[in-house]
Amino acid sequence: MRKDFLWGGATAANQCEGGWKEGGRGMAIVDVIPHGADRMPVMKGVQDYRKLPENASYPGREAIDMYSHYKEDIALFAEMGFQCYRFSFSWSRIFPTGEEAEPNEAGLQFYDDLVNELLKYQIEPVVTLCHFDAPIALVEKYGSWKNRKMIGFFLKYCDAVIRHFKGRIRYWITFNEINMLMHLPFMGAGIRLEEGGDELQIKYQAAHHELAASAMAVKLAHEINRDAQVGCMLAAGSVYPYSCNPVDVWESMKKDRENYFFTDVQVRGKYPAYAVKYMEQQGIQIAMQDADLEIMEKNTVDFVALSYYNSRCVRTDGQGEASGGNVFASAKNPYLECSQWGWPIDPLGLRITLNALYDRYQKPLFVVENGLGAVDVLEADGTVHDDYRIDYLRSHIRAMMAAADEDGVDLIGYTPWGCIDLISATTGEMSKRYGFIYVDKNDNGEGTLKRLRKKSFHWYRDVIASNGQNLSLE
Ligand code: BGP
Repeated sequence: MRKDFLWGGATAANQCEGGWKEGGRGMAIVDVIPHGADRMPVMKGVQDYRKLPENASYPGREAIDMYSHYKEDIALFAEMGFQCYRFSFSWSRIFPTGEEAEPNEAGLQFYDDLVNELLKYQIEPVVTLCHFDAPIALVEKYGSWKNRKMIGFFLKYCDAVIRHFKGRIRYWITFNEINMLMHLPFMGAGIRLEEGGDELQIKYQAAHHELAASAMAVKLAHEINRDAQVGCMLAAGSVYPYSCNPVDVWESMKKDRENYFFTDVQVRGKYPAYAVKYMEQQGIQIAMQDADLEIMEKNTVDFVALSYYNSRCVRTDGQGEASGGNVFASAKNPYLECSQWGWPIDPLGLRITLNALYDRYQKPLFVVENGLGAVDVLEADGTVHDDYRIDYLRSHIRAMMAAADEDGVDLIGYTPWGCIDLISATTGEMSKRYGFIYVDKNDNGEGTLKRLRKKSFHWYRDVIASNGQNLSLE
């Protein structure tokens, strides 16, 4: 691996920060996404969050309270030798309703302290500007990303933070898993489909607003700071054809394009021909301003960030089972084992995905999420023997290194997801744990929030220290 490869970990404000009412923070999307059976319908935007039962619980409001524990958490990251840390700013901590003229000082102060703490340990901050997040006031007043006004609110927020952190933050990511807008539109972009309207039209219009906002944010960041490196971020995972039947192959290509659609615009700077045709066929008409396309073309990203949990698979014969637990519909791949949540485990798929993305874009790639959500058992002596997690990460790191060292893919870094246990995005559970650091809290929200080092904590420290050479614990 290259010598300046960045090893670290990743989290996001919506799933770890908590402190939902601290320091003048405004309500955000995550604060109204409940735990339990209503969670999925709310995230999909088909159930109105304002009509949930009174006893609904909202795990993101406290999460793991990193708001109060960040010093302790960063000290543990430093102990593992993190060279970078990917996290997100909570937009409504900076602009509580999104409409204020000036940023909320207490919100900026919180991130000042957090970023300074990282820099104290020479940990490079990698900041996602929008990770499943937006002030709820903008959702209610304007319909969130359905509305073009959102671009202006987002840019005002970007301007405030990019300017404020100039010289301290170099790596920015505009939207986390931008393609999630198509699958979980409320969680991804604050879009409520229950309000009615043509679903495809709404989604593609909102996608245009986000894509335009992303390009404008790239422009802004480069104007403020010539050294800024700005990336897009895709929920990646190549789609395999179930068989060599050309209809399966064709279907897999179409499925891949549903995701590439976003990065094709962000990296190549224009709507791809297949998307233009698709929109024509579906009668989708995107309202845009004259300058949008030019701004998109001139302000492409510096790098492509991606999450990778698994590959996907499609078959067209209507047979077989579906693979469980994922928001991306997929046929069950008989060659792969699955996690406890039914997500396929496919390390070679990471190598395949990285090569596919690098072939397509020829831009540096950054693996900003990867990991295994699993149930952990806390032993009486405070340890967790998470060998399954080590196995998962080891095999994926090997595959990633092969992509870099043997295939020549240009890789910036690796930040496994949920480096400290946090709330699961899709299920709202605490028990779906990804971390090297155990957090004492259960699915009912009970626990001391105490942080404990798992076996993988010590393993990952050695991985980082050896730049990926030492992948066994002994
Ligand atoms: C990605 C998100 C993360 C994270 C991860 C794991 O989609 O960017 O926010 O949560 O998936 O998913 P889950 O938490 O559902 O296990």
